[in-house]
Amino acid sequence: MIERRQSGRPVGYLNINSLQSHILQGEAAAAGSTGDFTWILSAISLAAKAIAARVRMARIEDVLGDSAGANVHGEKQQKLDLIANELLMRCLGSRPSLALVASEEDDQPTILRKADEGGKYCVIFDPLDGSSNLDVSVGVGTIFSILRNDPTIPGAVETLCQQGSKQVAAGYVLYGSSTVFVLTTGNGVDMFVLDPTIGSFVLVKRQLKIPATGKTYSVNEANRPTFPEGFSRYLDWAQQNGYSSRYIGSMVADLHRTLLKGGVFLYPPTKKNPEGKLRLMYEANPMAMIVEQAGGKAVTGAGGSRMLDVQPTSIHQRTSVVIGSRDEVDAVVKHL
Ligand code: FBP
Repeated sequence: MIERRQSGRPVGYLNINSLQSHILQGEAAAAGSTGDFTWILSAISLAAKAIAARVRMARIEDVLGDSAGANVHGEKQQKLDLIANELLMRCLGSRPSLALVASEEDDQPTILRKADEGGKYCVIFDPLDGSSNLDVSVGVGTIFSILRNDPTIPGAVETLCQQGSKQVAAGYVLYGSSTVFVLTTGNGVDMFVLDPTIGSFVLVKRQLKIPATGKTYSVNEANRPTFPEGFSRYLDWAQQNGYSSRYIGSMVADLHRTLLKGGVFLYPPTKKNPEGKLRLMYEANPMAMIVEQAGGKAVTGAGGSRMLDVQPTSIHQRTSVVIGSRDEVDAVVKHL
């Protein structure tokens, strides 16, 4: 029986800790911190709330479906891809410590300011991941990665092309049955849920750990005929060993489930995408940092090398992905 106070709240109720106050606590604990980083995270959480509202109202406001444009990959841009992109750019644009921002929806990075004008950080993001699921109200998300700006590197693209292990922070927002914000700043993973009654992301889980095992694989099996043989061997083994399959088709949603329940998410090389479909800088790397910080593993599907050690050569490059529970990633790699 839960003991309750007058207020009806359980005794010993978790103190309400918002994303903002949680970040400020982290900043206070970090020697020499200036608050610049906090400003950037607050911009992302502001944009996430605005995007959540637009996603929920999309059919009523009739902003579903394709826009006239296509992104650098030649993929049709959804109207909401562009709305989410603009909301993030507008929220981040006013942050004084940001040098560069880059997005899946823009061919080139946007230069906001030079290092000697205070530009210490760079943000790269996928404004609305899984947007092919928008029309059917299935979970979609925003994925972001924060890097340092190196004033000694002249070019914007060269500045951004840092290994994933250099990320200062990474996170995603899932616009699903609830709006969930998952964040790592390199000291573990914390999870927040948007409480619409107060308009704040509230801390619901500190130091989230991914289970070491989970008999669930997540892959688009329709592509199986064109997977490299090793992936087919793995799927045979998994199906002979009682594994279940779950695939939503939104990386954020599939990885959120994998993070909480365990298992493995895969996007192998295919005939259509021989180097893999997902983008290294704003899909694979941020997710890899989160999963590693939660005790899991993330490797490329080409040889099983550590995702965060891959040296990027372009901001829109693709990669194959095997990411999830430590033992499940090892089980895949063993078959490759
Ligand atoms: P975008 O929607 O940002 O382009 O993301 C790509 C994505 O939708 C991932 O979210 C998802 O994991 C994958 O593509 C699904 O691909 P497929 O339809 O080939 O299985």
